[in-house]
Amino acid sequence: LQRAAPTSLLLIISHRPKSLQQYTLDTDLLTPEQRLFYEENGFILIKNLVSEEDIDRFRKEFERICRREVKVPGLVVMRDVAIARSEFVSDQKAVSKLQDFQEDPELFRYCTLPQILKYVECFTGPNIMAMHTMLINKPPDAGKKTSRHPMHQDLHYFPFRPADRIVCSWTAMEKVNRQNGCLVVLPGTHTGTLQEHDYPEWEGGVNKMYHGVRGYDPQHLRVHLEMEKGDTVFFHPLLIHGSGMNQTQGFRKAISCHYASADCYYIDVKGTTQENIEKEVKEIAARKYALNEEISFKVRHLHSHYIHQL
Ligand SMILES: O=C(O)CCC(=O)C(=O)O
Repeated sequence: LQRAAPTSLLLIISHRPKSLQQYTLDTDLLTPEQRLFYEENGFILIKNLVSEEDIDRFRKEFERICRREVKVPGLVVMRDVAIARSEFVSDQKAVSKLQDFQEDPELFRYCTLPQILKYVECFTGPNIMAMHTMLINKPPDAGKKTSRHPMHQDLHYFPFRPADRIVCSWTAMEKVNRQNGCLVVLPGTHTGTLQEHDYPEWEGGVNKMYHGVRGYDPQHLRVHLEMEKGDTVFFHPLLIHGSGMNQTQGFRKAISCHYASADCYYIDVKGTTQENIEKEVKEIAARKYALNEEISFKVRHLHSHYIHQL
């Protein structure tokens, strides 16, 4: 008879077969292998999910917005701290990100694409809300490394739960690789808890709202998600991820949406690690809408669209 040493016992416990059902739901779409992959890693990449034609339409709409040919209610236009020139309007700082484009019918079409929602349903269930939208336009780095996106967990930005019923879809609008700053993920970190986030101490400056996770393990396996135009990655809001510097002359584009189950509920973030982002979001919203104290963190998400019910 052999007695297991305490260390091997621990090993056995941590490697026990995991349930397939914490992070994914049974919808007949994901194969058992794909479900297991998401359960263990917190992300899944689906090749060629969005057509060239759709992506070209999103790109055109983005260009129209940058040239100010359309005005979109509620849209937040973010500019890079270090890039002095825009792709479209030469006397303007470059647009690095559009946020909350839900009132733009063309861009919002991305959030309603049936082939995306079919996958989203595997994580949220059939009643789906689009909670947060972004078109990320990572500019060529100006030599200050400000085009990097620090490693973070998206849940830091969200005052709703449960985390396991939230998912991000992120679609490459062109080839993305290590040169132009593809996504970098730390597989398996979605099984942890929400960590403290703050601005990283970068010499060249940091873009507004680009908080980074404090104290993650720098030795953790890093996976660079190199993707082709139209490829889409779905990932859990606790997955630690970021993106590298854009070392090319082009602007690297991606479009994304965070979805949540309609059963998700808002939480009060007072006394949690999310207090710092709540404060910042409230300040920005108060300035944008000339409001003051009565504003709440939840307001930012009230434009959610209830988009899909099977
Ligand atoms: O597209 C990127 O570079 C990363 C974006 C991202 O992680 C975010 O905006 O939360």
